[in-house]
Amino acid sequence: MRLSRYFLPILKENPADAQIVSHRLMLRAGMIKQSSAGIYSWLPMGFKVLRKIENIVHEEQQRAGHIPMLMPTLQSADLWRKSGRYDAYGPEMLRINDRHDREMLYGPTNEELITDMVANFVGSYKSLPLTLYHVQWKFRDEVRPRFGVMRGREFLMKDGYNFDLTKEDALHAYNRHLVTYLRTYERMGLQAIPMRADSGPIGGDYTHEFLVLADTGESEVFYDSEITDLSFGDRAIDFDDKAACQSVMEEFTSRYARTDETHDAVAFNEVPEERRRVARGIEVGQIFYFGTEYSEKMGAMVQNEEGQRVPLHMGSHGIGVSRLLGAIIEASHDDNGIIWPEGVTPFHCGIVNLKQGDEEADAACDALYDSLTALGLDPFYDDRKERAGGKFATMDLIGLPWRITVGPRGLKNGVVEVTSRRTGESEEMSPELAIAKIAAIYEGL
Ligand code: P5A
Repeated sequence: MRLSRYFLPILKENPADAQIVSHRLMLRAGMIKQSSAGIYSWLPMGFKVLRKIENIVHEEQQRAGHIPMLMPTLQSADLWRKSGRYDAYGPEMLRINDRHDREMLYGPTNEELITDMVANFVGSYKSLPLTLYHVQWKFRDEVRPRFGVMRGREFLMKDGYNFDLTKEDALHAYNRHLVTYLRTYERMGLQAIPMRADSGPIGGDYTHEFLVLADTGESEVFYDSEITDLSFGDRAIDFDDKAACQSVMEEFTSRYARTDETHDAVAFNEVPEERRRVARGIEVGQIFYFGTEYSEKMGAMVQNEEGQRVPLHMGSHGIGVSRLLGAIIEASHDDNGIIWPEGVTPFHCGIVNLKQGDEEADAACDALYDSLTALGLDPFYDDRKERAGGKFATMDLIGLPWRITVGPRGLKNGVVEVTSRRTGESEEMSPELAIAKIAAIYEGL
């Protein structure tokens, strides 16, 4: 993409209403625009990152055998009356009447809708295990929408639902989700720690939240510092192997790690003092096992091997897809702007032309742009007639992890400059080597 042909409404001034750095940077870098409280338009640069995050979520869900689909945003109130949550959900639910005065609502989550669907179509244990998921907009009329996409009213969530014959199978689904989530967040350059949490309006008594440590996080968390040494890495795992998933679960949840809602001061005191940490975190996901609660109310029954009709064991699992943009920026920025991890960067690298209009510099930039594009990479070329300082500031603000700087002086020596946004280190090399370097960085990502 050439900047001169893009839509990147960068703000020069710090927006006064943005209290935390991720909100400020998303507005300044032209990624989002508020349309009303807690509701945002996703401008092209923001939308690109949102889609990248969503794609990683899809890839990791499907790696684990979970099946993608799409359910509507508007739901019928009747379904929620069946589960008993229509009244229980309270003012956070946006209720709408259609022209026939039928009661509808904008879904804050989808347990009812999907359980009703499965009740309709699944009648035998032979169709199990089954995990369906979608990535869809949700609406929660939060009392205090704030911090930009972090606590929105309309927000994008990946929500998945497992249907199993037995509690043991459903707990395997729970563990499998824990494993996929660890991989998912790491691919986005994040460490998200599973912590024992409270289940809130979703129900059940077995749940973990995934938290990214950040001073601006809304949750207070208590944990054993040994947890932050763990990483899932690129281990191969057989998702059907119950013992393998269970062992990852034990590895990542055996140490003390809880949100304030479930914090137990006595148990925390058993952690050696030098390892006890009290901090803040951003909740980027949550997994639940709630047994047969919804399936009994919604009539989701199957015949087991003995021919008896039994209710399905269920869980649900959510990732805050739009919130993740904020979480990633909170975890990865400096005074000059965003620093995108390679896994989610909107463009793979920036190209800065120090002397736009200079025949040689223009030709070298065009050639770089074309070669990178031909390799399947997605460069962002600042081709404006602007001074170098302004172009560098823009690149730093939007946070592409790599920048190739091209100028007449370097070209005389046959070199361009490759700069890492994270370390600020620059290296001179031939354009061919620069292309090979960028291609190697993104290989396999
Ligand atoms: C699990 C999937 C659920 O709703 N039902 C379906 C379960 N869980 S949850 O914890 O309530 O939400 C899942 C994740 O969504 C993100 N989230 C939000 N993101 C932005 N703005 C909000 N107002 C908001 N509310 C929830 C969180 O990341 C949460 O973990």
